[in-house]
Amino acid sequence: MRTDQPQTIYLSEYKVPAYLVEQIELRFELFEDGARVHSTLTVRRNPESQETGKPLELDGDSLKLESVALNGETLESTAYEDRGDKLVVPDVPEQFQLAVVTWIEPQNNTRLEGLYKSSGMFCTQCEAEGFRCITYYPDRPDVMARFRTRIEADKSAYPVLLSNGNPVEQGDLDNGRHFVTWEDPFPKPSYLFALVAGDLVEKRDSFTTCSGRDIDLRMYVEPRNSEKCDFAMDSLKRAMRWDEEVYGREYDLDIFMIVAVDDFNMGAMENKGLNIFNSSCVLASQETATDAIFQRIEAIVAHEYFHNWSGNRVTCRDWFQLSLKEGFTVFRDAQFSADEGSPTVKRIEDATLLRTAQFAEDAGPMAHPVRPASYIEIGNFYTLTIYEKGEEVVRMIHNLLGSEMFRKGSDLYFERHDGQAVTTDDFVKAMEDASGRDLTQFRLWYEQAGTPVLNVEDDFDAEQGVYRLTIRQTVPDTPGQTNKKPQHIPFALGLLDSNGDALPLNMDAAETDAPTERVLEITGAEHRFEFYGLDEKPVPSLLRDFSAPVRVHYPWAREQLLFLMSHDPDGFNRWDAGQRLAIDVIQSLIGHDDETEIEPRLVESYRGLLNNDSLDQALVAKMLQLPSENYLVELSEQADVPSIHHARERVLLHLANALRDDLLACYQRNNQAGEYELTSDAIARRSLKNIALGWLLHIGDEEALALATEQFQNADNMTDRLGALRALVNSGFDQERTEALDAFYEQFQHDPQVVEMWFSVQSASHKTGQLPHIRHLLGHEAFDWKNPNKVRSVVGAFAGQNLPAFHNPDGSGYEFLAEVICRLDDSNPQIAARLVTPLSRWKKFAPTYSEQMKKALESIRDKEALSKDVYEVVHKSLAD
Ligand code: B3K
Ligand code: ZN
Repeated sequence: MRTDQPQTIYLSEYKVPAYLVEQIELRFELFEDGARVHSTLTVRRNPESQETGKPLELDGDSLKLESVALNGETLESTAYEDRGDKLVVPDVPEQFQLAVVTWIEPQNNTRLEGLYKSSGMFCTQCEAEGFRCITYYPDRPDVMARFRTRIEADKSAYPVLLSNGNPVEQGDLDNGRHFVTWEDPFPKPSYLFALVAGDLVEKRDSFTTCSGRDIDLRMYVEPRNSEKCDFAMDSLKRAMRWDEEVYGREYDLDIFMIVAVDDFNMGAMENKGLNIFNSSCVLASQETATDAIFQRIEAIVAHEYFHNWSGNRVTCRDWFQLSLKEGFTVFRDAQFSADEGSPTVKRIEDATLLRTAQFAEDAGPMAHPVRPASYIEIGNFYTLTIYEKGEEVVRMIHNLLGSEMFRKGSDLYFERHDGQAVTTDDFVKAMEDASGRDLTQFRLWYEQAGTPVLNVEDDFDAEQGVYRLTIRQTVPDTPGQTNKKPQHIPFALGLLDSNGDALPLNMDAAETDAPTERVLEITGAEHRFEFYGLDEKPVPSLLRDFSAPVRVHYPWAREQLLFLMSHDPDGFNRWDAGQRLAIDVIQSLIGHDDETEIEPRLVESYRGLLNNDSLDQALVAKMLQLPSENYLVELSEQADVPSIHHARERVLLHLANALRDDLLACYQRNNQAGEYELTSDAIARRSLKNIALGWLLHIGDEEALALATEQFQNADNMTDRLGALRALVNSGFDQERTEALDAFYEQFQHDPQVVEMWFSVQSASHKTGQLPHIRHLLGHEAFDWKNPNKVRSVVGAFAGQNLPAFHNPDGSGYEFLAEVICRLDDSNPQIAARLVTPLSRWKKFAPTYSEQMKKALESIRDKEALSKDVYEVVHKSLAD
């Protein structure tokens, strides 16, 4: 058990830095048994700091200090204090140079923070607090310095030496070594520092900016990946153009580099001029990546690129402001993806993630505001709330102000704060100043945690022709926050008559030419809205396009949902009506025997969808997908996973049996030969085809088995090959499943990203992902505990997606996860802490489950030398 209590950091205790760093000169000597880091800082006292006379304190973590020199004079060890996590130098003048030499061991760095080795190359990850694992430094984002970095390494093993900015010098050294010096003209916080050294191939392209400057674009990958760069490069160029056109943002350096590494804790990192990517988020070819992966790569490449302005040029004052750069940048990448593909489908995907996972976070023990007030380990706050809810908050500002004013606001924000480290409040202020709107109440979105709930009631006065909507708002209590104030919620609405026509929303008896859609602004605890001049009670279409991240409760009748599914002009709400209907049907079966009738109208509505060729096929494909088990759990109290799974399976089997011929026809119709294309339509067709195949195999259809086998063997792209594999794995055809899994591994065993897909297809499937098989996968030759992608693809997929196996009533799934977390806690605490999430939701489940989940959490809590990452999540999960 951990005996000391890790310290909590509070936003309210923020102080400006006592010292500023103008310049940092780094020299890295890279060797096989370690690296020597020479750092020379040009420091001055911060005139804005009240803490006069405060000693200089630099952050450090796992460093071996070799020497300290002040203005060229080596200091005796009595002239400073090396506390391990701090280097304290008490007597320093107003301005000085401090030279520090440290020794580190990148080859033994399994945390993947700071400087480490991945597949033989050196690379870095410094956000949020990784730079302190490289050298002693004021490792906080409001200290911004100009970096000059010299890297020295063996020339044949590490021919490529990269850092931020521009290369200014290079040459050979003794003993087969060489060096390159990089200079970054833009002052930046340490979290944006990057270094890469390896034997990499270079892919080059170029981009001409709106002002006519030519930018060198370079991708660096291991030789075996050299054919997998084109899509990311193309995405980058499209993102660069888009940011010029939509936000007026031009790239600022002469070189932009992307490096792919296999061992990486998250997706990618926006280091200035040198973005580092998890291989799985940047490398792709038709044969090895699915459509979903292509789309993810496009979004992440754009996201990291967009950070150059929203994050790098204007950065965060402190880590409580993380959503300043993340929420805004996710909003920007979502706008980009919407413009590049199907906007409705993008919105559906984002809302699904939010409602399934962020709402769960907001209702769980780790709930925190978009701008948190405290944390123990900042690594635990790269959350769905910071990213996805943060995006929704920016989106609401966009929707309240309109595109034009929002652009004025973002222009003002970038201009006013260029080169500064600022707060979410500065962002909102720029939006207010540019638009003249008062966002005082809106700021509560940053301060209050929890998902607001809107209860909607309506009635129709036939005599007066008036339709009334009453909307009541509550914001639930969350850990440490009660009695919350009402928030400012944009609520988009339409009304339909019985023909499905949009009605004018006449809110003033005298109004003519009223619009058919309005964004109502809800600010109080209760509002009543009246709509005049109606002949019949309309069907309301509420919260169109998911205009705010809230839960809406309205007593939907099934016929209303069926009606909206086929008539709502708002694509998002058509999909949402289908989801609500499916949820209602599934929920009505939970805990009932198999004789309970399944809503007969469901089949006809799905048949209508399968045969609808006038609707956007991408939307149709989304509408055909039943709500996930995770979402059904999120919507329940005292969840009983086997019952939820069983009810959902019943509906799926019922639909698949009744629609067998339509599914087969849908498969045939969408199984078109021809060039592989990544258009929205082609993606939708592959998706429809593979959904149909999955459903048909689920009911054991022999004809579909033949089609799946054929598709699996002959597909010219990974979407279809994996679609067929997944359908086979989830089917009852045991022999074909085994043959396909073996053949797939045989064919792709040399490609780590494809092997990860192979792992996760098995781990997420309730057919193959039982615990003994999961343990078998952990012992597989391709599994590697040190590689986060492998851990995610086996353990993450099992605990996060394979609900029936993870929630085995005997508790074995929970014990297994606890065991894995304890093992990983010693090598990679960030990844270990992420894996606690499924257990942290224990209060959501029926007692049989929750009691055992709690025990598993307690067993983690009792581990020796628990990291503060895991400590924080486990302790908060167990708190009352
Ligand atoms: N800013 C990084 C995330 C860093 C996470 C550190 N634990 C990637 C991104 O959001 O673009
Ligand atoms: Zn980001």
